Amino acid sequence: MTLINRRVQTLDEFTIQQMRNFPNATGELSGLLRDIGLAAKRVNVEVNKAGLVDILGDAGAVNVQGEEVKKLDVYANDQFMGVLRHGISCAGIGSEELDDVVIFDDEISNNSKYVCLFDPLDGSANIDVNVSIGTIFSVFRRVSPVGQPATKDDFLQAGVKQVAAGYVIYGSSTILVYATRRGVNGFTLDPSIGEFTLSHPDIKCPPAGKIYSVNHGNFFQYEEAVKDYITVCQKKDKTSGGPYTQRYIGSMVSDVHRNLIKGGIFMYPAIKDRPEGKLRLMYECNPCAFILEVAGGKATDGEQRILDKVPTHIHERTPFFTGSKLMMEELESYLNK
Ligand code: AHM
Ligand code: MG
Repeated sequence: MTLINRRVQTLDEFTIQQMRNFPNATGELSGLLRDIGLAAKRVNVEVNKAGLVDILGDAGAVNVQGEEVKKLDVYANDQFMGVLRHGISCAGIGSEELDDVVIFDDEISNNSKYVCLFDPLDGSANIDVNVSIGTIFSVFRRVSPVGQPATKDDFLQAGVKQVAAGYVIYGSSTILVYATRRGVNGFTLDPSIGEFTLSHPDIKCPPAGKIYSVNHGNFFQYEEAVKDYITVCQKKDKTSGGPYTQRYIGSMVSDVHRNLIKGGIFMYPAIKDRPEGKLRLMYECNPCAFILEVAGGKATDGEQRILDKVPTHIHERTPFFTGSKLMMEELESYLNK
């Protein structure tokens, strides 16, 4: 008989233990993270079946169970929205898949403290080719009075106001990483017991690394300062902390995760045709910036700290640079010239 190893700490146990540090805590944030973990497990099952799409049926078709087959990003969106709507901790959501915020106007949700923004499946262009993709989420405490429906203002807060932020990567293993102001922790899904278990306690981003991540195909569309910095990355040798390696998966969440663990810098700069960049502030950049900063790294749009940006709409885009502290400082020395 195999006994469960009690040195294993599950996501639920961890968040409840953390809550005990705050005598006035209501447990709502733990509940919210548990709900996110639950949705992630469901999405994980479907992501693992992605290659079977021809067998299970194309998006829009009806499968053998008589259910409509959904695109995975739509499926992921429905799972996260459903679990948060029916939980007791979330008053409303914003999602990359939805045009506008959704306020859960019912008695329980109106009494919930938090709102949540998410990108249900980041890197969705990689789904069909078995490359890691992920879910990114951001949690704010409401500014509107509890007891009433949430409002747009609850969402449109600067990233520095995030209470928690995290991501799930559906990769060679499935990992959920989340940060509060107290620290960043990673939980790997143990499929044998169906639980996220603490695998990466108190993650710190190495102050320097040897990886830079950027879409080189856009090189000639970047501003001069960015080109200069990328060129410096390419010229690094032993005497200047190199050589550097270029790594770009094309799923930001996976690129950022690798750089968080190994040290490195991720860049999605403005390009000529897209001066505002590609990535979305509220559910891609803010959560990653929060995690990186809590872990000791930095994040900017090239001019200001990402977490200080006050959004005007939930789908706002921004240039994005994040990573190890010393690498970010070297980049900034070029951007500020
Ligand atoms: P998505 O949310 O539609 O998946 O788009 C975001 C993704 C990021 O994960 C990734 O870093 C970027 O788009 C890649 O874009 P590009 O192919 O232009 O380099
Ligand atoms: Mg995305």
